[in-house]
Amino acid sequence: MSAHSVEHIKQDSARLRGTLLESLANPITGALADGDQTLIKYHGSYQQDDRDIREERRRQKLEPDYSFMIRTRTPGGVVTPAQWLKLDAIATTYAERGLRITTRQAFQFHGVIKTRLKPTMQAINAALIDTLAACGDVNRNVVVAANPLLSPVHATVHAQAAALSERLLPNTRAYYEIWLDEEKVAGSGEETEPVYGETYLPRKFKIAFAIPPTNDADVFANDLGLIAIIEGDEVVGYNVSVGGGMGATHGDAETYPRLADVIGFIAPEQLFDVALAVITTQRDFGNRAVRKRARLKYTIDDRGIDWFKDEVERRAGFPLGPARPFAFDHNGDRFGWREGSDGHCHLTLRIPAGRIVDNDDVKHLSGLREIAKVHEGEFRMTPNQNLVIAGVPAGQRERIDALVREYALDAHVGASGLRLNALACVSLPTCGLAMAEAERYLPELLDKAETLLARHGLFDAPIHLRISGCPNGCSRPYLGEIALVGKASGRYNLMLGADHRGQRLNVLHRENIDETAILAELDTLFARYANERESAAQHFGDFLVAAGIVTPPVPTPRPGIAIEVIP
Ligand code: SRM
Ligand code: SF4
Repeated sequence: MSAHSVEHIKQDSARLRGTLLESLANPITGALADGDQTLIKYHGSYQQDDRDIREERRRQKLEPDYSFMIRTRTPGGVVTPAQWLKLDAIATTYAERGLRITTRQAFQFHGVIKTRLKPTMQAINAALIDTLAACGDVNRNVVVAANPLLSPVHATVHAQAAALSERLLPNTRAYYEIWLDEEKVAGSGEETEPVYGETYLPRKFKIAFAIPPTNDADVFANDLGLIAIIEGDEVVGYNVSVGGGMGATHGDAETYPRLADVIGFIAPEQLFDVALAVITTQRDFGNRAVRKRARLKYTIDDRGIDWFKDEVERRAGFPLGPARPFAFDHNGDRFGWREGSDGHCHLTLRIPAGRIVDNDDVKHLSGLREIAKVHEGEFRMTPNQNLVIAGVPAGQRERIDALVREYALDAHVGASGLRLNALACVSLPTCGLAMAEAERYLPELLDKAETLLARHGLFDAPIHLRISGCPNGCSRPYLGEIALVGKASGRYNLMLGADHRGQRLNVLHRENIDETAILAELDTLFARYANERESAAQHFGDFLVAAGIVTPPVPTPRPGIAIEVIP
């Protein structure tokens, strides 16, 4: 089979330069040349258009209302208050719709027009944050368990994850030449890319670090997962998991969400060698003809996990140790104040769908700006689109609390369990792949679902709800106890029955249904859950499985990799 056209674009790009400079300078259109639309992703940006007015503009014979999304590379999602203020200023000056926290601990800016792309990139870099490799067929932003500083190991794991992120950056100077006016290197495009080669990876690649018992990172949804094994106050190493991914295509059985397999244990000093072995195996054996089948999960399923493990060990130059026991107890966030091992306090705030804006209803951007002006610690984004005001000295808590109340940032107080555990992807109007609303629909759906929950005495039940506007799964919907996956305007597949720890995928329950049918179905299921569950401690997803309402597929036994993941 011949290589996909994207492979040729990469190959001919002179290490991700393409004709980006010419495209940016072209005053005739708000868009980039076709190939450059692919290449700009590696620089952390996507060309988009406002889908709310796409049809109207077509009727008026105008080109679509093009603008760009920019995504940061912020390993583990940590920024200082000074950086926060700069990001806020960038959002206010150059973008629309404020700051958006993503499901991988990054920020996104939406609605940046072409002529403002370069100043925006420069301003982001001036804040000592970059966007390199935030998108594209490379290793993306590395996710790290967010609940920070609760024990000394968090700092160690975060440092190792940040170092790995740096070492896996592409070598090309294209980013610095195009956006930061760095002088062109002689023979531009000939820098070596020892990790990626000249056609980079067959597809995006994602790494997450989890710290049991918390699986807020949804580690098994990643191509490569590192599960910290802790003895005393020390990270003695990591269990390695491979082959996770969420993306699927409606009606195409060749594509599916898949949870990663745990294949062994490594010491911290083996981290880079193993990551490199996993990535280069995928680089050399991943499918470069069919992009829908190009993620690592398919390489593993096509060739077998035993083959994959052998190849990784051969490349790393040492065998992986037997996986160590570990146990996760939840995969969402825990809200409110918590005290860390160093005596500092951390406040986790619920940010609905990660969107931080000022509008007629809320002034969250202003509120966090005021907090950043007085905060002495850090801001940490969680992998669930929420925000931790981290490292607050005990004496400053009251001041932060007052600002949180003043700007109504205390959405977690008195919120239903469903609301606290709800994720929604961006979807319309910016996402070019969206089939149904997600972020914009979440508030309305939550209000209606909460009425049902209250009726059944389940207001506080911590049920995980995830909405994605299409089956690509950016809110990791296949790990939701309840998930809506967009099919068409106002219509969703209702998926049910994932667990509460990110270790069991849900299954399709009803296909292509509208809100009335969704709410009717949930009403019936909530009634049964309230009346028939073993105890209040039994989670909704587990109840659905125990009651036989959904039947998850039996995991395929994988000989030779007999790891007990579920405690
Ligand atoms: Fe995603 C594509 C948004 C996390 C799987 N994702 C997109 C694009 C860029 C649409 C596009 O290709 O044109 C979306 C931009 C929307 C917009 O307007 O901003 C988009 N993805 C997001 C974010 C912002 C969702 C959010 O609400 O927070 C997340 C950004 C993460 C980051 O900071 O890097 C985001 N995307 C994810 C996740 C979750 C995760 O990684 O934990 C997944 C599922 C895990 C996985 O990768 O398997 C995910 N996004 C996809 C896919 C399906 C990939 C596949 O293997 O099939 C696509 C489509 C594609 O790549 O072709 C996609
Ligand atoms: Fe867009 Fe689909 Fe991802 Fe939602 S899940 S952001 S609709 S690609």
